Amino acid sequence: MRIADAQVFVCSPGRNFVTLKLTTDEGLTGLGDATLNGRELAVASYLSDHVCPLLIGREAERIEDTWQYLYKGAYWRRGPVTMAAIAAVDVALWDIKGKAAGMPVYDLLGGAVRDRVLVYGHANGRDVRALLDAVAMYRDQGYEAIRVQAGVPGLASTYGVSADRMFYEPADAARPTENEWSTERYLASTPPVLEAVREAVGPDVHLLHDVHHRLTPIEAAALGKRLEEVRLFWLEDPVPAELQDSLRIVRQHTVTPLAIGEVFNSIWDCEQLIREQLIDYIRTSVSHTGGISHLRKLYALAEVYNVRSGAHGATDLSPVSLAAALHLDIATSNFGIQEYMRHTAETDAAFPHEYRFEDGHLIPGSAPGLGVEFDEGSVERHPYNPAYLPVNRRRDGTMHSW
Ligand code: CS2
Ligand code: MG
Repeated sequence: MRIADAQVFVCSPGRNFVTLKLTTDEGLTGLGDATLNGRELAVASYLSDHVCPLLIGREAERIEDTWQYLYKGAYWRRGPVTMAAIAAVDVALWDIKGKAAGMPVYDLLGGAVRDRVLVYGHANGRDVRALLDAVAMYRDQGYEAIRVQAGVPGLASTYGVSADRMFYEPADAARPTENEWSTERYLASTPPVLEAVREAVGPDVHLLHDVHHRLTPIEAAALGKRLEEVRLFWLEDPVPAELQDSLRIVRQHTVTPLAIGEVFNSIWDCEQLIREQLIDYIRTSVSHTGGISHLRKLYALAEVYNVRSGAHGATDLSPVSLAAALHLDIATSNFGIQEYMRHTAETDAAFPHEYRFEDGHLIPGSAPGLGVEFDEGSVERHPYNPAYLPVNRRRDGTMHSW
């Protein structure tokens, strides 16, 4: 069976998505997600100008060989654009292989090792009262794990805290909006807020918190130590991790579990973090990390070192990406948790899918392949709409991480 056609679709049903569709000479189709928030057209061009022409005529069954061909063949290795493009091809080929075999992708990956996938939702509030309301809403919907983010008093807006209660979309303007930042205010206001949430929900709900790479190692160490009594499920992206050694400093000072990795795109970005057991959860995603083929190798390395998975699952990863994550999650023994930010109804309508939410968990469904379709009419109905992630400045004007 050979690849006969490769098409790239850019559309914006609620937000921007780049979708790859491969069609074989036997008429089977496979989908891959190539969305890179704020840099969508770069991946679309990488695929249509440089990858799609090379795919025509290749054997669709040879997933690993195609991965190696695109990774090694490019000469220029890694990077978010390259790895998102390779991921889209890889995931589409797994989708095709599943359909050809009449099996869900998780069966091709060794079969399910659990019945359902624990997910966490996102509760935000400008202040503690609004946050507690949002947490109660998630509890009412059956969530057992909730990420909690609050505004910082005295700052007009904070990345990660949206006005919308159910849908969270940080890419909000054709020119990045600017947030204001104060580490001192954040460090002073956050512990009491998280303590209040723990007090309100009791001991059984998993609570998570995302720092969005905004602290230095020693500041993050102090926060982790201060939060130990809150018993977080994890503290996410406490520091920017271009320097993996940074996590040693955080780790030496606190037993608060650490999660990192949504901006990584290969095993080489986190192998030290994993080998030295500096983190508890690795958060790379299928669609930003070279697809199912690369991410399962990364998870296998993590398993050896007692690190669990906690895949990125923000709304900028399309339902194709979420489905691929769920198939991998359910077949991975060192799975930890899956992020689940709900897509809008418009996004869900553009990508009809088998997976479903039930009692705080997602279930991938047993349709052959990934169980996701794409409505190509979305391209005309919802044209690309340039949108960027905000930037963050300290109060003296210096650029800071989000
Ligand atoms: C966040 C994301 O999901 C998360 O943990 O950090 O919202 C992230 O900011 C976006 O995916 C960026 O596109
Ligand atoms: Mg995050």
